[in-house]
Amino acid sequence: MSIKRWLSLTAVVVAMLALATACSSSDDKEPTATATAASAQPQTVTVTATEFGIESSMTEFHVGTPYHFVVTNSGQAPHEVMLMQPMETGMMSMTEMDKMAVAVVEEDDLGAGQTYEFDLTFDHPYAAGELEFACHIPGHYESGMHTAVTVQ
Ligand SMILES: [Cu+2]
Repeated sequence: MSIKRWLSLTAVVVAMLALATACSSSDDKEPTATATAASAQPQTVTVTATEFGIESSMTEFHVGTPYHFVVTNSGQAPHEVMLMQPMETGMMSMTEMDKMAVAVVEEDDLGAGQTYEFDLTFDHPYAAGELEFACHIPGHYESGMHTAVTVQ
């Protein structure tokens, strides 16, 4: 093989490699750009805790949709907001409850007037009766601090 031919072959290989790199990097970028466009603007959900109730701007959620929860305690007493299966306070320990909860805003983060924000994307559905916002500070749940939600 002549040097000239070898050089031109090399040039072709280099060009192909460059092309392949360009292709794969644009392949890499496209899904990311799409994902970013879809997830860049999570839906904001406003949750308000008071004595004694939990109000949510949304109670019907969708699997795979990113949500940004803004939880505010508009009451005078500290509250917590847990997103978990319905159960009466005291049926299990707080540690066990925290473990099974989908999301927990601790009492320490939700004093009177405090706001706590978190992001959540549901990875599976919850039928009616399977999930709710709840405050399990003794006496609060029984006083009305629970709001049912569904995830489709
Ligand atoms: Cu409470």
